[in-house]
Amino acid sequence: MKRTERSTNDWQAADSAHHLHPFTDFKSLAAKGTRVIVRGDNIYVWDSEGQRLLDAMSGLWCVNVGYGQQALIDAATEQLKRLPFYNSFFQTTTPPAIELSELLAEVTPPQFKHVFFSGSGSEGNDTIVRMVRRYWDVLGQPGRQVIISRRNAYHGSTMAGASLGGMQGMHAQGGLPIPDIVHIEQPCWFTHGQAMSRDDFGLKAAKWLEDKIIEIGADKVAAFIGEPVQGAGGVVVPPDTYWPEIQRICDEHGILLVSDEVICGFGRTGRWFGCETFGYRPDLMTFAKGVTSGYIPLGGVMVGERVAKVLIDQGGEFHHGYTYSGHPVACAVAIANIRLIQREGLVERVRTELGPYLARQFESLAEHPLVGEAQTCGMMGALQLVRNKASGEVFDPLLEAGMVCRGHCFGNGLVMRAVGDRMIVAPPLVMTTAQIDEMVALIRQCLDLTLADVKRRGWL
Ligand code: PXG
Repeated sequence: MKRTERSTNDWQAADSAHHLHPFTDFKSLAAKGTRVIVRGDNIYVWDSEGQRLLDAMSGLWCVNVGYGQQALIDAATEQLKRLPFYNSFFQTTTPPAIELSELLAEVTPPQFKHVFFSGSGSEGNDTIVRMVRRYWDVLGQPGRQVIISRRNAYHGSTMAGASLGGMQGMHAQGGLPIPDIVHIEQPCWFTHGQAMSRDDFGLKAAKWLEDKIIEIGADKVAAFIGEPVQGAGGVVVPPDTYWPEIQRICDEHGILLVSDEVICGFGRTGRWFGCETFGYRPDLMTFAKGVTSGYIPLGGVMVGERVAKVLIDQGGEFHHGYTYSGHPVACAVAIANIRLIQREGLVERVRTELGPYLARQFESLAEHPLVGEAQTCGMMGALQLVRNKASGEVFDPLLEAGMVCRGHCFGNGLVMRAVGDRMIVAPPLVMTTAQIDEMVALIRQCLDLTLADVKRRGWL
């Protein structure tokens, strides 16, 4: 049967018969039927029923330049014709992999001159684990094995990625975390810090790292890893005091600082990388998603000179790599994507125009009776739904109020993500302010519908 002739029911039947979706209760999805997205343009996608949705999640935090960018399509097409694949093992490589390495050294902070490519963010974080442990081995300190991460962090779904992440549900399946990965609490003021000012809480949350290092012994700690803003954990924007203090602690104890920039990289926070927005200087950075705006899979690790020098000068062979490390088509798309971001000045636009505009709009949403906290950082935003605005009391998590809201969003042409009861947006960086208005009007409408709905259900 030709693709265009299939009905939604037919797509759904074939999907539930053969396709196991990520992070999904297979049985309940099969009963409901999946939504089939068939087309995208600019900031909108269309489903198989012809409904248009404003994609306030940029696909999955990745389509930063929006859908349908001809420069990326042309770059892929030309590279597919010229050389669809060659590897970077065995003393070979390809021009796109070389040119992208050069370009990444140009757009990343000055300590980064080298890149190790992977196919995804999860694989990038596997590389991080191998690389930081190798670094300390080469330096003659093999006892430095422990990597400290945070609860509610998301670093991917491979064994190492899920271990680094702080998601209890993931750890419960498959005997995770792997050895020598430990977690401290996240810097979430709404959950852990409301008794004090944001700035004081930032210092307190950073101190949890220092306490953990002292508990384990600094001579056993290899690295600390964190997302500048926790994305999948609910767009948790840390207080301004947090990251500079984390930097000071890592410096003082000599441990490597790793910034997972898979979501925050390539302009989302209003600088090229989140670490620049929050004022710290990582030794390693993971990237993926926005490097190609999701048009094709690509990830990797930026390796700062501190680590690169040791691995290059003293490390010998690093026994690690992926078939698709430096995939020429993915690299060609990444080059076109980064050039487009530069040409259109998107990073600057997020910092000076779109980010501040979104922040103002979210301040107005904060007045809604269901919203207990509204936060933004660049082109990311979160609204914490609460049962009682005055006291900040949250809904019983079992009620899944966030999912009720998400249902109203989908029903009204808006893709918004629910993390528990935090409603989240991370829209494309090519939005106009008029499109931000359109998105915010939809959000307000969906909050109103959710309010009426939870009242009807007797949850208030
Ligand atoms: N690090 C971070 C910070 C991420 O957000 C990964 C690593 C893993 O990347 P890959 O390419 O292996 O997926 C991510 C991915 C969500 C959601 O529900 C977020 C991600 C992936 C899937 C769902 O918000 N982030």
